[in-house]
Amino acid sequence: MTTRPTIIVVRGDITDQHADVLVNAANSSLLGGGGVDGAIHRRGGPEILAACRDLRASHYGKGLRTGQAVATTAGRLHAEHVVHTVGPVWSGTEDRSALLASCYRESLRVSSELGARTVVFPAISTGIYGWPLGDGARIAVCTVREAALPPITEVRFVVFDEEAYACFDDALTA
Ligand code: AR6
Repeated sequence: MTTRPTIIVVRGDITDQHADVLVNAANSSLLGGGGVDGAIHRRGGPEILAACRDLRASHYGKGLRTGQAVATTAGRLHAEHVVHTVGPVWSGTEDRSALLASCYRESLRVSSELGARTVVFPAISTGIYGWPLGDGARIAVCTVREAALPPITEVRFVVFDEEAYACFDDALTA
């Protein structure tokens, strides 16, 4: 019998978290940016960027596609790996929710293949990429409930503010 993973939400900075995997809300260049991406590279140090550059050269010359995920070292962060995923930019005219769900699913698949037990996610696409928080939280929680694989035992959403916390809390209790 497989036990369902625990899914929780906490407030804080993702770079303070201890876990096997920290998921990065990256962009397709894999070469850093603002928000979570900037914080992860700043705190994690140059080893992460070097690993991203190697991945660009070896596998992702055209960049990592939206909805895909790939792992690197976690550098100086309190984790074994960073899994970088590229969320979709919010669109008011096109439904891109399958791509957002894919970010969570693919990150969990990669984490599971790495043998991770604990995985920490930010609220992908809900910052610079403009996705409405309530909808982003609902997609995140629904997808993780369906897609968390052994040996993952805990999935933790880390959010910055009270509004984001309330959205995830609502999604978790729905
Ligand atoms: N810890 C936890 N949550 C955070 C942190 C942090 N340190 N920093 C921001 N958030 P974003 P995106 C929240 O913009 O929307 C980058 O430039 C934030 O409030 O980091 O997927 C990349 O390179 C929001 O709710 O990611 C891409 O170009 C959520 O994390 C682009 O931004 C995600 O915000 C990706 O945009």
